[in-house]
Amino acid sequence: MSHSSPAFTAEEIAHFARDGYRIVRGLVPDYACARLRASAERDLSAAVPPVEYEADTQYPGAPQSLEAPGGRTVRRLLQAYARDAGFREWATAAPIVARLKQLLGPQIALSQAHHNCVMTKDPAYSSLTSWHRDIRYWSFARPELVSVWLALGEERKDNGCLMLLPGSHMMDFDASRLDEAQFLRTDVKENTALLATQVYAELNPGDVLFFHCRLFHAAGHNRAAHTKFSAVFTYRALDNPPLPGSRSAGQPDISL
Ligand SMILES: O=C(O)CCC(=O)C(=O)O
Repeated sequence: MSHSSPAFTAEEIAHFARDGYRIVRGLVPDYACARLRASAERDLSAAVPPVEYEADTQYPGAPQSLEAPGGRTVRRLLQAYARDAGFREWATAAPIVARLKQLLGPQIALSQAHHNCVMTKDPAYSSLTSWHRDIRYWSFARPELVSVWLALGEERKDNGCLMLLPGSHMMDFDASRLDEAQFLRTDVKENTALLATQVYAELNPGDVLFFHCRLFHAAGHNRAAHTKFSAVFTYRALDNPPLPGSRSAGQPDISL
């Protein structure tokens, strides 16, 4: 970890509360990023399971089936926490946990059921991720989780960086503004003003994005020359458990 501040300032906490996200620049030093990236590159080249393929996502632009050209392009290296000691150390490192406790409360847990992956975005066969809130298919006592997104390389518009709608974590939406899969509709005028507020979360290696599970976000295709790698983990307060029997309760959480 770098020598940057070990915790959020009061101003940063206020920004997170208002916008639903906060980026900490240069939180992870180059050598640590390079190690994590090398591990992800090794696992990607051998498609070490468990993985999610582009064809599994069924997102716009994804190959129709595993047998279609590009169908077996890996989109996520799953179970990152169990996959590699380096990712375990990163996901539980003091500068991350301290900041999450500022946002979520003094006792927290890492959910192994959600994110917990390295997102890999291939230039040849990358799909598009439409506007959504991560909480839509998650089941917890309260919709109050925070995800932490570490850039293991550059993330720019042209390689499909995240796009965010600041403040949307606090908004309530009439059902007509969402489609049947709860993606934010881009074809209704009620969403036009909100969509115009989008910001690009452009990141350098080692930058870390903290974002609320109700924040609407999206991402484009990777139109650059190289695969994009991002490590992503999700956390909750200990007193915000997954609902029994739900997918969110499907794997043991890690108390921190
Ligand atoms: O395509 C991407 O990089 C975005 C992925 C995403 O938003 C998600 O998994 O929730």
